[in-house]
Amino acid sequence: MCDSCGCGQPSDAVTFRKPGEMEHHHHDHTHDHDHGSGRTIDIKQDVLQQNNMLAQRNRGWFEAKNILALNLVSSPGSGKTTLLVRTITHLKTDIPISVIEGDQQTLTDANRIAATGAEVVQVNTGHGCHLDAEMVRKALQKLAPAENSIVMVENVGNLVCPALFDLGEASKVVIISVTEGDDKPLKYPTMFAASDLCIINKIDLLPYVDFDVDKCEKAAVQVNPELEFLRVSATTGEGMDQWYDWLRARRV
Ligand SMILES: Nc1nc2c(ncn2[C@@H]2O[C@H](COP(=O)(O)OP(=O)(O)O)[C@@H](O)[C@H]2O)c(=O)[nH]1
Ligand SMILES: [Mg+2]
Repeated sequence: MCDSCGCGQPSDAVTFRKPGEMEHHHHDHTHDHDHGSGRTIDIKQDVLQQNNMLAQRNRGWFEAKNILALNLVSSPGSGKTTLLVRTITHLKTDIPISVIEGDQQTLTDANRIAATGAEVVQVNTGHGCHLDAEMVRKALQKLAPAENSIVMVENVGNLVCPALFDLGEASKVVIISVTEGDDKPLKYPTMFAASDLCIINKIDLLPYVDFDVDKCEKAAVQVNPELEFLRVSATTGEGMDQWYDWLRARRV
């Protein structure tokens, strides 16, 4: 966990909004506000341990409602929102999908999702660079997803911290785009180790960039031999049918 970027920020800096709602802050002080210098490692372990307990509670909640929850993680701009918009539009009549959008600021992505007709709650984390299980729990109260549906959580764009925070999801899905470089699995192994599926996006741009898909997949398998791969273009739709099949197969 990174201390320098505001991971341990107080929870009253986090906001939850549906498109069209005014920004408001809640004042639920459940976090440890001790920023003393001598106990950094203990505090990190406490934060992660507390998060894991809340994540298990979320997991039980999802299971009770037979909801498939997926945590989409990537660096900024890899195409998470584009992938979600296309997926929701395609599966609209087939599977109900609602979304929790994580970003530091703005309702931009929530508005893109809302335009599809799907229910969405935007979590603005302020300085925070990841979502945690408590934020997801509160967002779920507002979202009220239907039983037997899919909840997609678009995490804050960051290949580091979101890897450490279990949200109660069934799986993390890591998205990497071909403009980012095929060495990312080796540079950010924790994220690839924590994920069940790796979506390689923007394959329509392969003719224009120096990105070796096989090399990228081999590097990712080194850190996670169980990792599955899909090669897609969220803008042209190439490869997206395999993603829809993967989603259908993961629903019980
Ligand atoms: N060429 C191409 N561009 C894409 C693709 N997917 C997303 N983009 C573009 O990449 C940019 C970032 O996409 P966005 O969905 O906002 O990424 P996010 O930050 O991960 O949510 C946008 O300009 C998208 O149009 C793709 O498959 N191919
Ligand atoms: Mg986005």
